[in-house]
Amino acid sequence: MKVVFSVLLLPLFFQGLLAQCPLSSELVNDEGEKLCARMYEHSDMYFDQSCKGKYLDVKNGDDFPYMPLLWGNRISSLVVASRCTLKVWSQAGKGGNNKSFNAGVYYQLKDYANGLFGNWNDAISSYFCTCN
Ligand SMILES: [Ca+2]
Repeated sequence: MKVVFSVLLLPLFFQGLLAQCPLSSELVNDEGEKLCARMYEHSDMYFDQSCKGKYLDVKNGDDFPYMPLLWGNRISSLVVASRCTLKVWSQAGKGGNNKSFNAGVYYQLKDYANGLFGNWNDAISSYFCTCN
């Protein structure tokens, strides 16, 4: 009986430990409002554990030439909602390199090229998000 009990509890236990990226089609904030994107502080080499740490919710039309306090050069994974596009820049004031992320899950921003030698991990310094 004790063994059965432990097995049943296991999925609940891991749910709290392992992050899991939401689907583009199911991206809503804690109040259930549709989001344009959600950006996360951390990522993980194991994709089913990515989208970790604190997150920054982005609504349709959000336009931030300067990142909200403490969010500059910090984002490591993100999800863009269906029919939305998140454009990001590597320098504040929409300077430097830019990249447009279409709807989808981006588990590790270090996998996406930023200029010739860089990547987008901890490199986002401004953003603009729109949905159709
Ligand atoms: Ca980070």
